[in-house]
Amino acid sequence: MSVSAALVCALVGVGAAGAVDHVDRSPGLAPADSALNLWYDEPATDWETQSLPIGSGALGASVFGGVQNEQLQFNEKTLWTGGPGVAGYDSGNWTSPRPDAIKQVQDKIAADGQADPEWVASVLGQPKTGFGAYQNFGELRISQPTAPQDVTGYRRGLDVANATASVTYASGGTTFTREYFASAADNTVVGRFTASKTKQLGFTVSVTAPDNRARTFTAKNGRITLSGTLNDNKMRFESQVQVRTVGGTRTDNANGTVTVSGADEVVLVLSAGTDYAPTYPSYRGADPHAAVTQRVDNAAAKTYQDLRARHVADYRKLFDRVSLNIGQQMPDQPTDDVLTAYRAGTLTAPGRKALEALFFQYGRYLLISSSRAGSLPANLQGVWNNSTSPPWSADYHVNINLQMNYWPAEVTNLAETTTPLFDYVDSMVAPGKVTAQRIYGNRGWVVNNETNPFGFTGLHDWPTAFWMPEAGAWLAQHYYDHYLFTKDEKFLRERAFPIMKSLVEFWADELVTDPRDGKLVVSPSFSPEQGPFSAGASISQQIVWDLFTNTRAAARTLGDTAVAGSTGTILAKLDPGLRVGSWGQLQEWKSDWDDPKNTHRHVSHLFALHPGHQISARTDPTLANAAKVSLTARGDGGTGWSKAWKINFWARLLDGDHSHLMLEEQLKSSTLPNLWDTHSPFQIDGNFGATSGVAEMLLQSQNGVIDVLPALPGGWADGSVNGLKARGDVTVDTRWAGGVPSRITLRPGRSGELKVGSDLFTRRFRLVDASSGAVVQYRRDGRTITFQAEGSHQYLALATP
Ligand code: FUC
Repeated sequence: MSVSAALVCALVGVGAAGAVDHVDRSPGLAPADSALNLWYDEPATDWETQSLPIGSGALGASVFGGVQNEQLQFNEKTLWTGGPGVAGYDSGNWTSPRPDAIKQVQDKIAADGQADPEWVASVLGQPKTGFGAYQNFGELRISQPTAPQDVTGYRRGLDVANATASVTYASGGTTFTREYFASAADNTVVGRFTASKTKQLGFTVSVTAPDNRARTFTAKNGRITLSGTLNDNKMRFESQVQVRTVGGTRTDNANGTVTVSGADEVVLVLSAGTDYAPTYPSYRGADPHAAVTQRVDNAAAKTYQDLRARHVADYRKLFDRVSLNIGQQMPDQPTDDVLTAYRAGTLTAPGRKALEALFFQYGRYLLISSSRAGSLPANLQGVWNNSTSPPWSADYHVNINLQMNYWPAEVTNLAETTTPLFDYVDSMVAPGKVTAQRIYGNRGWVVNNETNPFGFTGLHDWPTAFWMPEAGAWLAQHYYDHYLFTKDEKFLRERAFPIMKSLVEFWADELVTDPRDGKLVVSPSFSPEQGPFSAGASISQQIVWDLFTNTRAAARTLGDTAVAGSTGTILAKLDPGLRVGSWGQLQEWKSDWDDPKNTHRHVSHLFALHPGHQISARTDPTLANAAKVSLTARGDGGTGWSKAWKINFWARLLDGDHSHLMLEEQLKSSTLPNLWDTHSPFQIDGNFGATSGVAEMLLQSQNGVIDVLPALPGGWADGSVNGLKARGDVTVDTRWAGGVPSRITLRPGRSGELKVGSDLFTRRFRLVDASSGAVVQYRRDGRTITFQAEGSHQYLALATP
């Protein structure tokens, strides 16, 4: 049995006799008992709730699986309306100077203690011009209108372990199989059609595209080319699909379609691109024709097996790093039925756990599929969008949503997926400096509530969601965390520290002294997306505290005493944004305005608990308890992403059962049949937030200690998780029984002191260096042990009788 087969067996709970080979099985035939498959017994008719997503980061496609009419709606991440190609595009910067506007709002807040958002938006906002929206690229259609409608054995699946989608059915004694994948290795979407008998494949392949663009379709030598320009901003786009056949005939049609008849096998290779470039201020680069042609030529010259093997190897290099076994056993039922049964409470416990474990891994699948180097980061819908005017433009909201997309990246061992995030944020610095200067009169850079790929760093005028100058500082947390998780000092020096210093400059200029107590506060300050404007709302203070604290730590690491000193000076005067209010809650604002009946989806004042690290339930019981009071009052409802955030909050409060309850709530009321998160509508942040939340139940490391199983739910009493990452560049495997860890393996990437917390250490245990077999000396303080670790060694803590 291969290692991967062993892993699958562990996941599905079958022994060696029942082993399934997960790599070499015939394409498209998903094993019915696999825990890492979504499958359905009918085609999708609705994109949002039923289609199955595949993606390579830059490219995405959603598979419908119709028998007579197959449809792959596809996307390329950079196809956006808006930006400099649109007359009057202003990046959200004021079109004429407003020298006293911010001062006017500050003065009102100082005089009245607060200001009405409508009024603030009228003073500081301006209508959005040319913001644009992420675009549907088109549909790849395969029509065989004469194919029989009544087929048997229909199955449409998505194999999350291999990142392949498939459709199988039988008709007239022939079994038809289709398999699709989006390959980051070859930057293409690939499909293969086969049949159990020869000469059975006949259909017409076409590409369609929305009509908000000039478009031409041509077919030559089996290559369908769609090219044109968007009406809105004249962005150039092109897609090419090569239709390759074995046996039968292939005909190019004058209308740009290709007809295949009597073929034994058909392979489709698609790629797409635009002339977008991530460079301020033009955001335009080369015409996409040459690059798209080359990608399709290169891929079409490879065999299907080669393309598939390259894709699966590339994907599994990332995906296989983490496995979760909580005693799951997926029922042999379509995934939508499993979800319905989960909601109804009619699943067995192993069946419930199977959906939970699948949902965890599905988030990792979606992140790998929508965030690879060389393109834009995952947007509000990852990379999948079938509309020309998607909800919220399918943009980059940065008052939580983009950040949430990347919460699972480091801890679930997918650090590579952060590359597009950092490239994107870096690209905001140039336009963000202009906004900082023109609107705020500050040094450094800024971005507000939401942004697009064209450097929209300024403002619009929606009162409850336009002002969020803290967004950049929040994003900077991801840079510093990337350093902490990887210990990549080059990244710290060359990428993280420069951007953090620039944000520190912005905030050093922006903070004002609060006459109430002489502390430095943010004003105007707004807790997303409710309440009045005020001075020193908790989230503003906590994010700025996080930025200055992390920058000071980075400066110390890099030996920059000047920055370590200046950040320290400001921190000493900064209001930390942590107050316990009249009903024991953590205050959302500096004044005690919290309403215990408020169930708003944003729980912004708990930033300090998660994703921040200012409140630790292990060391600050008073503040943790106040956070708990606030969270309890907010309730267990909310939109998809809000529930996902609450999984993380409860995990940080070390309450595994409540954390798990929120996971249940998300699956019950905020998850679509294709397991996409719904706000509603579909919004992918909740998928990523939930995956992060599950990881937070199993491993935390935000306070200098690797905390193993900090919030294990009672229902997951026995299990194991392998491959999660802790800060300090440590990979952690854990096995537990009866709710208590029985074995912890630590694989540090470098030498140094390790602090590890676990209930295992309050019992009899042994710590050995698995590389040498030597017993390891440690110091113990309660449930925490400290020892010197050698990089590349493995350390094993084992329960002993
Ligand atoms: C924030 C949220 C909304 C939505 C939007 C995309 O503004 O408050 O609920 O998720 O982002």
